[in-house]
Amino acid sequence: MSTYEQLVEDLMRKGIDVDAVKEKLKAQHIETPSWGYGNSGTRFKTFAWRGAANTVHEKLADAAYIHSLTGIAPSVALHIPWDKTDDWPALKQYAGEKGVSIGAINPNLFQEDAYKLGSICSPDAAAREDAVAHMVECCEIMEKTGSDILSVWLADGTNYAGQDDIRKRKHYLEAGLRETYKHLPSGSRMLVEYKFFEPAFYHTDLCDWGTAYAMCLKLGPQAEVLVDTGHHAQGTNIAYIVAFLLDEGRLGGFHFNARKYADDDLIVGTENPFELFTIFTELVSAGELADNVAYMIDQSHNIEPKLEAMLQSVLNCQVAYAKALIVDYKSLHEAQNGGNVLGAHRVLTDAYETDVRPLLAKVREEMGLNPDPIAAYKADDYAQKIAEERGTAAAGGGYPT
Ligand code: RM4
Ligand code: MN
Ligand code: MN
Repeated sequence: MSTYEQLVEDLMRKGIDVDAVKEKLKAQHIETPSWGYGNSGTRFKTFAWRGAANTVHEKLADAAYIHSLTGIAPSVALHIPWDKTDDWPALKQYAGEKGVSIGAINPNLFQEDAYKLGSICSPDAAAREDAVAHMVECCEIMEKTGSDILSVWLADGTNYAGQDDIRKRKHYLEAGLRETYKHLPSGSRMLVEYKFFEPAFYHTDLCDWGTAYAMCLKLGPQAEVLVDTGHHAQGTNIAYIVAFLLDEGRLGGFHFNARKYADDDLIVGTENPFELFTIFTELVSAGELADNVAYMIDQSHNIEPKLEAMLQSVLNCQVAYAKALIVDYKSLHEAQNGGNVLGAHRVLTDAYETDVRPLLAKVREEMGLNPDPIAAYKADDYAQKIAEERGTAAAGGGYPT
């Protein structure tokens, strides 16, 4: 008996519908970020990678390559102005020809001189106007590219007690988001991301899920919370936040990455595979409540080969999802209802400890893919080819030399 057949037998004994699990795995959708394909990294040294994408076209081509290996990464998030072009319809067409679509549009509200004291929360009216105008421009880009997500993250906050009026900034925050909300294309969503610190350290205007959720409630049904797995204090239970927001119908999406200390932007599922699994179990057990959740990677690889890092990231999400899909939820609920504390926990760990690799290999085979995407990547000459074509571009860093 093959390892796959053995696994199917074990799962069926637990009452798991393996065909349904396979269908779900084939329909998984992990969006990759354009900024993960270029040279990006820390505020210290950004190490250049030979072959890293320099243009938005190269980023889309690389994303399409990752999709061709995994079959589950069919869209790409863009950051504006990093990925700005004069001809959006042509870019949309180029993406389509490569086999990917344009996903979330991320306004950049932290890199202009005007944003020194914040963007939409700045005490400077001109900065606030610029920030809203930029987000409205991003809504127009959504129209042109067919994107249905405006993904908002602010660097706004203060560094010193008394630096600014916190409640006044809260009013500016609401006003700026409300103005932007009016320009969202119909059928699209604004995802509101939070982060508890950095670049501001005394207070952050959108610091946690409660703040983001409160803003979304004020804005309306097209506004939902985005959970970036790197943006929480040590020990925060992210699966709980996910469950709460799902149940309230306000979980819009994820930015996946792993963290050891803060917003480390490391490869999702490396530091925290069990945490990632528990997040996915909440999503799976919420059923239809999770239907519109957008799954996006938000990582900046500094010392890792870019493509291999992105590939590993997508695969780690696939493993976590597969393990969440094979949880015996019936037994879990029975154990929970019976107050069986450790029995319930063991139902989860039983799925977590299951080797899902034969299942994933089978799913990939059925999708017409190589069952081992890392081996396919290594055997392929794509990385070599782009290294030769693109060479090594200068990579910056935050400090002057
Ligand atoms: C932030 C946040 C945003 C990302 C920026 C570049 O920490 O995670 O999602 O757009 O970094
Ligand atoms: Mn993020
Ligand atoms: Mn981040």
